[in-house]
Amino acid sequence: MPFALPDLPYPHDALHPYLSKETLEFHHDKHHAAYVTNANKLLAEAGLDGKSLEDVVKETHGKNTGLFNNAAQHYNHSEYWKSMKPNGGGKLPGSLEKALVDSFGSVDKAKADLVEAGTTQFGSGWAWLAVKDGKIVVLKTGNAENPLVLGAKPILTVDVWEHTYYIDYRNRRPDYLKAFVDNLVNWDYVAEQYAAAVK
Ligand code: MN3
Repeated sequence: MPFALPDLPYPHDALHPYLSKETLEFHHDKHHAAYVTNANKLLAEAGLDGKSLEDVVKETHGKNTGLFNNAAQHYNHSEYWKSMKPNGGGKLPGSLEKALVDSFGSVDKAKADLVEAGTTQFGSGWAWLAVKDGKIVVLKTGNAENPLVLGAKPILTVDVWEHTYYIDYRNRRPDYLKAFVDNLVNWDYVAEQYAAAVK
């Protein structure tokens, strides 16, 4: 069963004014779609057809760079779309708030660390909240790398490749990240992912 491009969980114009329709059209319909097309081509060649996306990502890391890059980018983008929603940000579910306070001291510190990680990721990559050894940690990864290959379970991700923010923010990556944590994050989804990760 080849991989399929998931629909966005909201219309292309639903994240305005924080991310434009034009950005989501390019980012989802062109960039993400290309990763899926390329991953499927390489998946068949590698004989890994039928494996889950997470297994393909883990099994190809360090072994099949082309397939890893495209499969991981498919995974990362799929999680990124779900990490956001229209009218996002705001109040966190109590269970997640408690877990963030346990791990970071406060929700504000967790948000600040995430923004810092995204801002300081040199070049293309991703910033994450992930569960490792029962705690929530902030991670940053280059290019297509993700927490699955670092022994951690991702619960939120933000894309910091330039194609994500250049149309709307030009070079102002920190402004994009601030808008992400304050106005775009789907904390209900993050709470679900957290619950699944610690189960
Ligand atoms: Mn991207």
